Amino acid sequence: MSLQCGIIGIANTGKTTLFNCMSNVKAETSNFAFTSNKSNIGVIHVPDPRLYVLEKFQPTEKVVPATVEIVDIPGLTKGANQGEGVGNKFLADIRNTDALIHVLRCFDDINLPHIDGSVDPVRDIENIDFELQVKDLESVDKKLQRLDKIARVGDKDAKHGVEVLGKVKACLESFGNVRDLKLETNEKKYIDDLFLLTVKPVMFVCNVDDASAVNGNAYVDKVKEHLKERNAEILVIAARMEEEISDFDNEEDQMAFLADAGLQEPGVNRMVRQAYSMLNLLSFFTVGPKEIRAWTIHKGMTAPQAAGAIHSDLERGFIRAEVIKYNDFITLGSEHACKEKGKLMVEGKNYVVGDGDILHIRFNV
Ligand SMILES: Nc1nc2c(ncn2[C@@H]2O[C@H](COP(=O)(O)OP(=O)(O)OP(=O)(O)O)[C@@H](O)[C@H]2O)c(=O)[nH]1
Ligand SMILES: [Mg+2]
Repeated sequence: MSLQCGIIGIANTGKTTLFNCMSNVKAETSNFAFTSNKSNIGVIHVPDPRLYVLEKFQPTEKVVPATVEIVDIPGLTKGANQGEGVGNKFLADIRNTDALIHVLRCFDDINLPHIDGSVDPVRDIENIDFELQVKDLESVDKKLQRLDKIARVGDKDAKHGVEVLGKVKACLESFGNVRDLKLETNEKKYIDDLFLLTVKPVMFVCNVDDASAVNGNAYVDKVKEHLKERNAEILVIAARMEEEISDFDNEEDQMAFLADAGLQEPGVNRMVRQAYSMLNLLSFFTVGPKEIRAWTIHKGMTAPQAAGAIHSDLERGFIRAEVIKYNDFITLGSEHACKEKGKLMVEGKNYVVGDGDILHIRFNV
């Protein structure tokens, strides 16, 4: 399982700049709105210092971090849903993502006019939300019409579906986001197949000038005030500065520049961590002389499901999992020592995997 995040926002807010400071591929940024005509897709590594601690105890040929896939779509504008700008056709590119990163312009730059005439991140949030809501409304309406026909001939399930979709429609029509609508599990099933955009968890990234990287600025305050009832995740990142920093090949130089700016780590690291907690994800490890590797799963997944994240054969033929807790491993120093001290547990298919578990899957296919 690889987590996928979509970057959204008004044109020229710094989406591609943010993408470039985290991705292994570099995309073109420019001052002209709508220059890009395709989405950028990149893969980033999930920063996890535990991997390198494990390597101290278990020398290995390679260390493989978990990855997140990032989709950077060209800017949206007001009216994108009716074909304004170029953004609308790219909304489809984020249908399948697990979460959204909404980039807000929170910096002044007279050389870079905002396409709506002024810098106003709160207006931008409303405009983008509206575009997504309109798109969702289209999907809901289509399904509603279909279900309505079936419900008319007396189908109970379709009737229930019509009720639920009616609620969802009303929410969207009053400029609400479906994620804020409290739906029961048996109600959610009617919208699951629609992959609605306003259901996806969202994180707001306030893109600020270098000087505001640590404490934010007045624009950020406005965003916080506007979002305070939504209990939304808000991060402050100086994307252009971080892009420059990420261009240094050498990690020491990078850290020195970050420290100069008053930061302990790249904003991207904070962002990935935030995305993990927002999506209830955790990492488990496989550790051996060939590779030490981190894998991503949902909290609450069982050992066979975790095995399935490695390979479907491992899930199908799952026999048992040998589990060592990360802390035991680094305290005792080896698998052998853990075994001797009774810290290697043999677990069956109901075992719920914990964050940092070191797993060895026994299987037979
Ligand atoms: N002054 C300043 N400029 C920035 C900052 N972040 C990005 N820019 C500039 O803003 C311009 C647009 O940045 P992009 O990253 O291409 O913006 P985008 O949101 O991807 O734009 P579209 O793809 O056209 O929607 C570029 O010239 C960037 O260098 C920032 O923090 N401060
Ligand atoms: Mg872009």
